[in-house]
Amino acid sequence: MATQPIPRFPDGFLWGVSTSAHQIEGAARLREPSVWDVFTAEPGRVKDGSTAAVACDHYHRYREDVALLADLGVDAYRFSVSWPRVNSPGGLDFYDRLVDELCAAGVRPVPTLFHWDLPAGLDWLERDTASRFARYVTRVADRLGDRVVRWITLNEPAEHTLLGHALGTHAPGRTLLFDALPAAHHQLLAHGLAVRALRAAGAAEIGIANSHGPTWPASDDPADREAADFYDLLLNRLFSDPLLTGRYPEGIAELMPGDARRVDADLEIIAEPLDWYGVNYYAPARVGAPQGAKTVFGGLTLPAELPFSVRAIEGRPVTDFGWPVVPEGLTELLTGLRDRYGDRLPPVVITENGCSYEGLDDRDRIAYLDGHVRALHGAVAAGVDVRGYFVWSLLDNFEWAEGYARRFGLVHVDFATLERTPKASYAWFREVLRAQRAPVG
Ligand code: IFM
Repeated sequence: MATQPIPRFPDGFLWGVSTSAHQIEGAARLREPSVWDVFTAEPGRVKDGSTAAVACDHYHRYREDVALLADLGVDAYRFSVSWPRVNSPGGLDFYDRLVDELCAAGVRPVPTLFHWDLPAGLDWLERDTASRFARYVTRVADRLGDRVVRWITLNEPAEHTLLGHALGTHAPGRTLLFDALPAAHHQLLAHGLAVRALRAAGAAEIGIANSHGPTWPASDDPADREAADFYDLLLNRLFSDPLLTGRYPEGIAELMPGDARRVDADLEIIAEPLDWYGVNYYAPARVGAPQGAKTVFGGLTLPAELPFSVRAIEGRPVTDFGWPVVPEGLTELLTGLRDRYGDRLPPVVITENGCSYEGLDDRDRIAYLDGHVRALHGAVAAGVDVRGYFVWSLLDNFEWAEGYARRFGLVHVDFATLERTPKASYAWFREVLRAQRAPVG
């Protein structure tokens, strides 16, 4: 399916695709277990009862997957390093081979150092997990740093805190609501310590992948506005403010663990300057005053005690996951981040954007990506310094508590045979990349 030409992005713009270790690697027996292995072994945790023991078997098929990346023509590949695998004999060798294969194919490796698969037995409620993370990061950087230039510390600490520690729909399955905040603080501290560890190991370009989305009040009613502001605080500013301003937003600091002086000292570490800021964008949220327990998009049920409720965004197409398709939300989000943080916002890279749809002739995915890439161009035209865009995801994969029921890939994976088949969106993205690189005029 051809679309109208997409406006030209600035020279040097980085085009890529993303995946994560637990969602694609498989070969679970060749590594230590993670909190996700423990979680998926508990009945009822994953909707289709599946596990990531085999997933896409990328561990054994990485050469085929790198060939797909090369054929697609991306500049870069964002993958994650599994901490439990690095803890296991020969684990780092796998990433060594993967990075070599990528470099040989002319695709820049962009590793994420934590994408939710914490080694079983570790816990983000424990402060010490942050120091352990920094030691693991040093090991990875010492091994891969001669070939890796761009690093990502954490993926979406907001979702990992909310879904894993506050609501319990993701590993480790805790339902702590606001008592989950220490897990957020310790991940942010781990991020800051990792930035220092990476710099000490000579790394040049360090960022984080934070999920963000505009929050729209359900109405002008002050109760809806207040609820939306609190939601925005928890899902957006709780993570970007400390990183970019060195302070927690008002209303959060007093909920944080430890005495205030200790948190202040931690904030200095958390606010280590970043070389770039990764944004994962999927959809905005429309939020109003509490309405009792309600199921929101993605089948997630928010408990009645929360001081907000998430409402449907009417009049928009939705993905198979039920997420509304709102491309202009990306422009709004990026101009909003620029307005809030000004010079403190480093150059932005969209580290994830994508949608779940069935089928090989995935025109809905093409429409989604086309709309979002144009909206991203809108942000560039509005003066936001955006340097890259990564589609989530290269492959259909293990979509956490949804199992294999949600397909985000440009490449279809038959989970019975593990055969890979590029979808129509893969061909579309390849054409977009070719057009972006064609000589001007
Ligand atoms: O699959 C996830 C990914 O692991 C983190 N960001 C959102 C994606 C889609 O839900």
